[in-house]
Amino acid sequence: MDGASEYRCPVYSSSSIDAAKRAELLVRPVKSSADILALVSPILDAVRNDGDKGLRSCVVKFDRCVAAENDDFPLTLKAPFPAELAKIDPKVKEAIDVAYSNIKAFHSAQMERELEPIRVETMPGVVCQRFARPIGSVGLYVPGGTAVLPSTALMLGVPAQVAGCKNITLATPPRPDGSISPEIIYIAGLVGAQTVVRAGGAHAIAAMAYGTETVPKADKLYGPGNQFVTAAKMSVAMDSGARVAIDVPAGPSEVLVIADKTADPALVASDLLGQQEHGLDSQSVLVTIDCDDAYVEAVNAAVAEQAQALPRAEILRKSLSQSFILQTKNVEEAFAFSNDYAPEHLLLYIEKAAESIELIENAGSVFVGPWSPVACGDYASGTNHTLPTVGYAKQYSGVSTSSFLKHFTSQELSPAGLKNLGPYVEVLADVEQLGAHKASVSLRLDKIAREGL
Ligand code: HSO
Ligand code: ZN
Repeated sequence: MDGASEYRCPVYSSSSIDAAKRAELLVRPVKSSADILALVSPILDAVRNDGDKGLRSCVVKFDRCVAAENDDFPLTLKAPFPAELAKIDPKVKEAIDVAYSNIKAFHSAQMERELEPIRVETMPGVVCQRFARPIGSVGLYVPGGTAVLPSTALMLGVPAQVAGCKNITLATPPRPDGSISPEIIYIAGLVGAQTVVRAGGAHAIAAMAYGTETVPKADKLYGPGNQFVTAAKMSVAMDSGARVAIDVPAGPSEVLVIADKTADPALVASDLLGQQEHGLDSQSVLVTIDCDDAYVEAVNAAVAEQAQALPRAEILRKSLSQSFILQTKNVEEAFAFSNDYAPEHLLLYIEKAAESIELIENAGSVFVGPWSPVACGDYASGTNHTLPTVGYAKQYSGVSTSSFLKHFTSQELSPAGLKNLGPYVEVLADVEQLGAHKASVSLRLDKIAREGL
């Protein structure tokens, strides 16, 4: 049977859809998460209340790790990780090393900016400063499931290392025999992680949020995951007892490609499929600029041809129907749609790609020109692949070195500075009727006057 027609993206034209349809296209095909929170909460309780014992039973039950049934099976591996657990093919090692070095270079440059001092004398004698410090203890979640993602270990581990986080814990689901992919162990060593937790899902998040006998408590949690992991992260972030922060809210991976007639339909199709193969809930969108129906048909034909030959053809067959192609008339219309969609990944396959960056308001990461496939950013160019999805690019940035830092400010006033500023503070303290605030200034001003400072 010719299955080509099963591998098609629906096509719309900006001139024939109304505002309601446009609004519908902007919404991601994601299911509601309310029920998931209810499922996750007993898992969080088990780990919070019973520590390693609760974690172990979840690893057996939810990660289906038979090895963990044995109480002697260690739930964590501590650095230095045994070399035999990190044995990888030399070709893979070389590729990981190149990716590590590029990601480190880009994230180190961010660190240099972060360490640039900010010192402003806001009034004569009033000096304000801002300082960056690493978050002490961080918990990195590296998903398993339908694919092992060592690249995510790099994307979270490198900025943590570059920022100088002292305690790096990495959690990832074990296989039934308890083993972890050697690539992940190798990367854990590269980035200087102290602990690898052999657990996935909500229970891994709980272990890092609350800490157990063997899992260090994290101050902030990072990383993508399935709906259970995301719900667990949201739940612990709201629990004042956990006192833990989280990175970007995670959702299914997505791409929006803006293409004009200069874009090769086969290359465009390859990027749509590259995103779509992440899972059944992924979404790929193509926005064309002034392209006729024949062009769109050529893309759809290339999608069908390539999809059938790919290892994840089944996922693609089921998920392509929730992707779509939108034909627009001009650059303005195309970027307006993209900015409203706020894609995780934005590809510019257009004649003036680099010049068009200034038209972008909302996007997680941008891939400029025909030679910059998303896969390069996913793995090795240097940018981070942990990015805001489902429209959160409107208010969130992707993970970066600054995600692993926090800042504090300082001020230092001289007697002259307090004489300049103090009277205004006294007035404002009066407005708020906070007498002790006012007195802390007035007493000092009196002393300065008395002592002739
Ligand atoms: N596209 C994913 C990252 C990834 N791709 C990992 C392959 N491995 C979210 O940005
Ligand atoms: Zn990807």
